Amino acid sequence: MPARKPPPVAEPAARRMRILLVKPKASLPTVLALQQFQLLEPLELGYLAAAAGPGHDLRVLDLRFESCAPLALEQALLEFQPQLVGLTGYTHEAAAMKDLARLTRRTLPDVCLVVGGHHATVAPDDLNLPEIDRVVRGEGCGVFRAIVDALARQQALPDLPGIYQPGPSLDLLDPECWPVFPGVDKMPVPRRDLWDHRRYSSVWTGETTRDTDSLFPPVSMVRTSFGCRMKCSFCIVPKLFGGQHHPRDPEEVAEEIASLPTDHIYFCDDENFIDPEFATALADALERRNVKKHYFAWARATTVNRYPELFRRWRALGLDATFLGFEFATDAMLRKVHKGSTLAQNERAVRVLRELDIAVHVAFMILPEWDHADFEALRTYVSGMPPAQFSFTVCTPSPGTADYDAMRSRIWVDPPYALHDCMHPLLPTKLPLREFARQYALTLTAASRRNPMRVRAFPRNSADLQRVLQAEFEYCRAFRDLYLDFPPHLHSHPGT
Ligand code: B12
Ligand code: SF4
Repeated sequence: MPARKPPPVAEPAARRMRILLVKPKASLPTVLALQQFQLLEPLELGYLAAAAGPGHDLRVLDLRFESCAPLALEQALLEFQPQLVGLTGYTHEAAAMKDLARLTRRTLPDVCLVVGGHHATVAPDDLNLPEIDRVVRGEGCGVFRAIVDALARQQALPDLPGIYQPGPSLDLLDPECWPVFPGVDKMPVPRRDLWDHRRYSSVWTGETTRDTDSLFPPVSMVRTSFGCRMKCSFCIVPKLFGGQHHPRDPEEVAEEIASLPTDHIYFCDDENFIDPEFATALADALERRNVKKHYFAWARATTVNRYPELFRRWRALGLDATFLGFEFATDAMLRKVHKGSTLAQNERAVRVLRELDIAVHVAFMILPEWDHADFEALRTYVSGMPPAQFSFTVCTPSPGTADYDAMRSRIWVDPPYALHDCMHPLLPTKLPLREFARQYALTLTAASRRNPMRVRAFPRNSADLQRVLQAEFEYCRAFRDLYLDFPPHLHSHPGT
């Protein structure tokens, strides 16, 4: 008689999971002030929610709206009783992430707590806490799905690349071992039904704007591609995406944009037009669907100069404004950071965009070693520029890059992460710190006079105007006072 086959081992039935996804609240006044202008959707959590798959109860808790974030989290935990909590965070939110992790464990001792996002990716060892079950590095959709599936079937958590269990081995990770981006075809369409889109907005100005246009319209974030082909030594993006640009299927992106309830789209790609074929295919796909929306995108000056016709086409589609990384106002400095563009090229890109009626947001970098003359030179340069919006960051290499490793031993705050918002100098300033902050704020004020709304005195409704003036006031104050975010012994740092 043939041997009887053993009965198949039944897969445990999957249970419906309650999953809470949490975005922390920043504590730095500079970041909070920035959020007065621009508070965008927690898109990473929308991706993870979509990846979790159907049949689960999911909630997104965006603590940026809460006056007392720990209390709001505690209440959500007690009320929803999640079996899985996913916590994200940027590096400047590292301390908040740890506090929220401890609070979660105290409140629900048996919950599975997984952390991911930018800080977990670049500094996983900083999240090596017993309260955390798993640290996820890099793109998280695939591994998050695997974690949800395992918990739903009451199985052990999966052991996959990119998932780390806190413990001694997490401190010994090879710093050069980076998670591999799985490819755009593995990314779901984010779930935006888990938040109220009307809560998210960004200040929106164009070259041609009507007084009836809202200055703070509801805005959705859309990612059309992942990564960038450039290899700037201070930037983490090349490590995250293997130095490649991964565009999505243009038809899918157009479908996603068409389905959004908002008319204003903030593209959160690293560079939107670096692949002109893709940008053209996306324009075709939007045109075929007759999608009429307003767009904000990031581009390199060299891309604008190389493909002006592409920008003309996108202007016709609704591209209102473009973010241009000028970085510095001298060729010598641009050469030093290997920017790959000259001042003349940057200026030409501004002309090209403005001739097309595309407003320009110009970004500059400030260095800790700057003295009065450097700040003054930047202010003089900015004052002579055509009307534009401006932002200024302190050049801050990301943890995980060679530039960060090179400066690590000179970082003057410990731990360094709390001030890692690219607005606080992590290296000793040449000017006394308080004076550095004052010069920084004066530069913001000088630049705000070049804002197209001021230069051309666009009429605006009074509520919007009041909101933007208040935001501007708080923004400048946060920079003037940024020395107070440093440990007290550095407040009166005399400069180097
Ligand atoms: C769009 C963008 C913005 C937007 C909006 C961001 C927002 N939602 O508020 C704006 C312009 C406002 C902005 C502002 C800032 N930004 Co920004 N921004 C980006 C950018 C270009 C894309 C981020 C994004 O939305 N990606 C789309 C989502 C879907 O992807 P994701 O966040 O990577 O999430 C995936 C994985 O990380 C993972 N994951 C994330 N969370 C979790 C959680 C769990 C549990 C798991 C399992 C997985 C997981 O899975 C997700 C899905 O794939 C990135 C660069 C980049 N390529 O990532 C910089 C970046 C995130 N920004 C950065 C910084 C520093 C800032 C600022 C501090 C800079 C400044 N001085 O202005 C501010 C602070 C903003 C804030 N409120 O904290 C840094 C962060 C560095 C770090 N180590 O923390 C980055 C990486 C840029 C860089 N080159 O260094 N930013
Ligand atoms: S700084 Fe911008 S251009 Fe340079 S690698 Fe990063 S995303 Fe690309």
